Amino acid sequence: MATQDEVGIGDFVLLDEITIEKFMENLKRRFQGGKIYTYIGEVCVSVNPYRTMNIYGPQQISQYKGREIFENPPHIFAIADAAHREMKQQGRDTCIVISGESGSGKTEASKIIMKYIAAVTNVGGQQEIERVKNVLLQSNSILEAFGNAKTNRNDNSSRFGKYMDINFDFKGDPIGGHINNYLLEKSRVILQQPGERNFHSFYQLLCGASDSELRTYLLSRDPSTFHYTCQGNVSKVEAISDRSDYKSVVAAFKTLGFAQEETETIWKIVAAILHLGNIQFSSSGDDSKPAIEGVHKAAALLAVTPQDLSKALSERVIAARGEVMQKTHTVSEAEYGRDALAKAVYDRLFTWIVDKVNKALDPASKSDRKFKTGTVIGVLDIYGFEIFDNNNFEQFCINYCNEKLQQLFIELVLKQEQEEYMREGIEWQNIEYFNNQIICDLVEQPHKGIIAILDEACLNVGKVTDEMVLEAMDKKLTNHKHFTSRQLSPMDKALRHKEEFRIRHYAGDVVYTIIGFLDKNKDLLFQDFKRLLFNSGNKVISSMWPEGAVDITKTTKRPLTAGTLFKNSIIELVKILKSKEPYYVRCIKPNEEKSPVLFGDERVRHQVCYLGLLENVRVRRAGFAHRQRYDKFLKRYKMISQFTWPNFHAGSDKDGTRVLIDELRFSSDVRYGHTKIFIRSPRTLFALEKARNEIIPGIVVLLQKQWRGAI
Ligand code: AOV
Ligand code: MG
Repeated sequence: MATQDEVGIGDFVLLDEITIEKFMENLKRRFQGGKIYTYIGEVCVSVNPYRTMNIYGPQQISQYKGREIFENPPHIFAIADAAHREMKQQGRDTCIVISGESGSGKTEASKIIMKYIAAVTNVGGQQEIERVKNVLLQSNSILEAFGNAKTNRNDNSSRFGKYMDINFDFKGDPIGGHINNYLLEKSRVILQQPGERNFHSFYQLLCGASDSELRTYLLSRDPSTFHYTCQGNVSKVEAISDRSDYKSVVAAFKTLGFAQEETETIWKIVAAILHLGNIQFSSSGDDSKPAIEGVHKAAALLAVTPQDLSKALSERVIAARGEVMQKTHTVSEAEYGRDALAKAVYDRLFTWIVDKVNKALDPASKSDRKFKTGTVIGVLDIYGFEIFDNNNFEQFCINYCNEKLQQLFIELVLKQEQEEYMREGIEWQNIEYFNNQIICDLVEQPHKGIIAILDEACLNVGKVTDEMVLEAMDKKLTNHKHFTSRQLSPMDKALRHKEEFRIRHYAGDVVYTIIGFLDKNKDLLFQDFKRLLFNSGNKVISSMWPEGAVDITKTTKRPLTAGTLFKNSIIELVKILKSKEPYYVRCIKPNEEKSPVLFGDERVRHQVCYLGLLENVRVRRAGFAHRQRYDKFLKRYKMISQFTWPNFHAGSDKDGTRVLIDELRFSSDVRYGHTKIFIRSPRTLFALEKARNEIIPGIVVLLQKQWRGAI
């Protein structure tokens, strides 16, 4: 049982005292004893071990398969199994929400969950299901290659959010899936902080491609020769083999059914971006002229003429009052355009890859099956809360997204748990917790929220600067408890420049610089580039840019801003998660050094506090350690009592439960809700389990005898 796990206590609910000290003591003892998982009821707390653990093999898989959470020591497999069982038995969609800050182990957790689900399904060995499982597992290496990068927080940091639905048939076998991706941090394509890298894909191509492939892509092997891969000054990461990852990605493309031409185009685009980054502009008078070499190479790879690319880089076509005119760029406008092009091309490539993966996973494409009735398990793995030396628009979006997930946790775990007691008619004393809705509002509220203020500035036709946006924020948010800026608090030492503002997030204070916010929110790409790529001689590239076909005089509609699109997508995501039965994995990062032995008390304590884990234990425990629907309860324990075994005939499941509990003299420790029994002390639960375990062998022998007698 969970609680008899040999190191410390397997479920925080069973601590004899609920204080932060006791919580930390137990977490630390377990981490040091090699136990990285601990429960709070059905929530799984996971501490990143930073070493390979020998706990995910076939033996553990069979140990957890089909078992209730409390039957085994804590493990993420138990959560995956519970989500799968609930879906299969109750026909309900479930989801597993994995949260925690950058580097805490979310992506690894999501992969472990997917591997577990793949391992326990398709016992019949059906070919199509094997294919789906393979695609599900292999899609990870592709998405990580193009969407992950080394940051100063994590060598394999997710730079996009990922929500994956896995569709199951009525037998509980996976038959398909769908990935929703959220805002890729595309600014990384053109700019990396010291110590960080661009997306893995660039280095994989440079290290992994053969010499002849490199010739095709007109590349030299050395990342330090490309502006877009040399800024962070770390082209190599110790824990990563770009070479073998390249091979896995190429193999995964094959498994997923990408055509040879498509795979080649993908790498050509990656190479073209590298060449774009090396294009310098020189000024002749007021105009800009791109250097020839990079233009030729990039143009060849994108299948456009060097003349057209050069033109699109150095001037733009504008439409004014129905008339079409040319306007030549200054050097800085040209550089801006080049970078915007590189970012957009990569972003579009990423979305296109996700779409292709989705096609390979689409259950509806198999017309011989009726999948409409199937159920899903959603797995959410998003970029974690992060604080860097420089925090920009991207961190603002990422951290807002984490606020929303925390809010969801509060609503579903802290609030609903308390509401359940009320609904079931159970007496209850309220537990206080910090509700971060106020921070979500700060970002997303109409008119007054930061995104609305940004949008308003973007709508302005006159010249608006980032500084003016910050002034507008200062005015509207003067008294907000979670917002401040240099203007509002001149004495605040954390704010070094007048361009900085600070948000007091649930997970800590983050100082953002407003510079670049406006631009990234507008997210403009000159129409010239869209037309250029639409007219590419490469069909795959052309298909990525359908809007390039639109006549310039007709493109007046203003698209939604990046901030608003992101906000809408996250609100939609929360809606999806709320419609499913949630399971939680709360990841904790034990230290900043990526060490398997260090347990940074302060760092961990901070995470435990902001994740609201202590409140979670209190809510769970101040009331009841365990609750169960009457029918399920009776099914599991009826054999303990002569009144309920083999069946209870004298009333409802609730009556049966009552008879059983009375006979065992546990009445003072339980409360009867309208649909569920609530058990206060875990000891009662253990006693029930123990009694059940003692009786079952006898029953099995009895049944075997009866069975033999019958034949
Ligand atoms: P994240 O997803 O939470 O960060 P990862 O899942 O990428 O974090 O974990 C970071 C690193 O920690 C991995 O690359 C592994 O080296 C190690 N690690 C995590 N979990 C395990 C585990 N269960 N067993 C062994 N090693 C592990 V971010 O995407 O940056 O928010 O955005
Ligand atoms: Mg991740």
